[in-house]
Amino acid sequence: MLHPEYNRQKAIQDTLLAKKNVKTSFYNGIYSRWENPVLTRDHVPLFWRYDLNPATNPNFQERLGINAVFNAGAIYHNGKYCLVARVEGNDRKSFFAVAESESGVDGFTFRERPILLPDLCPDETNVYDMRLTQHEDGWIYGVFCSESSANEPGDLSAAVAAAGIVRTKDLETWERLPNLVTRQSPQQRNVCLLPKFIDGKYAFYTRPMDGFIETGSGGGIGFGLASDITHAVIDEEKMSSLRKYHTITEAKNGCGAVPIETERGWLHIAHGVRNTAAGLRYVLYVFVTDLNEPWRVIAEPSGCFLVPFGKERVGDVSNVVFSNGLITRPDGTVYIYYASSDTRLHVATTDLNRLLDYAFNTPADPLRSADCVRQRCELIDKNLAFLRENEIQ
Ligand code: M1P
Repeated sequence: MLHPEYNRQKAIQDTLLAKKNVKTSFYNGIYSRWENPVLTRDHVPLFWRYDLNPATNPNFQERLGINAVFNAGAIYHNGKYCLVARVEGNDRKSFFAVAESESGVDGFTFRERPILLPDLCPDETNVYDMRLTQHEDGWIYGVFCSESSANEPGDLSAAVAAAGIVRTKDLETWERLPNLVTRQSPQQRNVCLLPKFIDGKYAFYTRPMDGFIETGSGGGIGFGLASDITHAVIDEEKMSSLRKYHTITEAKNGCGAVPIETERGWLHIAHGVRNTAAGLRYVLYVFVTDLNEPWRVIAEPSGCFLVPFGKERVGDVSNVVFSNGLITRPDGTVYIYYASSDTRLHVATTDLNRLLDYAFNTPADPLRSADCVRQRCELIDKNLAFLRENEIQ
């Protein structure tokens, strides 16, 4: 016998999982936003949270509650849109779990069990934000943040972030490899692996950091090569997209999803962070790097690409959008999975033509108000002339 509340909760969840998603009325010509989050804590199976036996749980209480489901890696695998989501328990520890959908915009359902990563690092306290790479060597790699206590006397929150690496062929069985070593940088987060060898080596985007939160002297997104993925070591990091004063990347930036290989370069949807009186604000921005010299930025449109809107602005860590997963389909459609406020996961859709148009035809940031207003006046003058020439009121 099940507790009567189980049936009620199960019916509510079934309705949520069956809910069709629709595009919102938001328009910018660049991407569409969708109405419903694709994953929330309410999507997590009841049997991951409740003890279903009324004898041991007579009040049908959540025994192991889930706080949030967000920042997901993404891959199209065996005919399904697969997300490896960051699932955070009420205990503040995160773990990874695969959720799949036929459409990519709704119906995401968790597999029966979360991922049990091989437990190779005894000091590791937390894991999160996996980027999934279908590599040309035949493996699917997951690169994620592996966080351990820094064990600093008097500072309980001092932590060390490193890039953990796992690989799989089926998203079921995962082999853990040693964490990435970056000789020049004491800490790393937001590391992702390119799908192709560069100069015959595994190519990583990195985010050098002096500390756990502050990037310190880390000037932005880095890039480095490792010859052996089973003991990945990067001796030298070249800098790629840089943090800049009085821009959306002033405080820090970091890679988002694995960049998309296009005919014009590697297209990145990354995040930029600035500080405000209300705390850090995370937004997404776009840049493109050269195909053969993937550290070299060849386009970087001015400002933000996607920002937290409406309800997205509020959550556990408010004023944040963050993306570490996207899926590009053979017809060019791109599904961008982004989380809001470290609480739930959304989707925005677009296509490669629109992304490349945005990346190469949006002017770069001139970095000073005086130049920005001149840039805008040029657009206004061009438009007024166009309207006059065509006798449009
Ligand atoms: O809280 C916002 C994000 O903060 C971190 O990103 P970054 O390293 O760029 O500051 C990550 O912990 C990420 O998971 C989180 O969403």
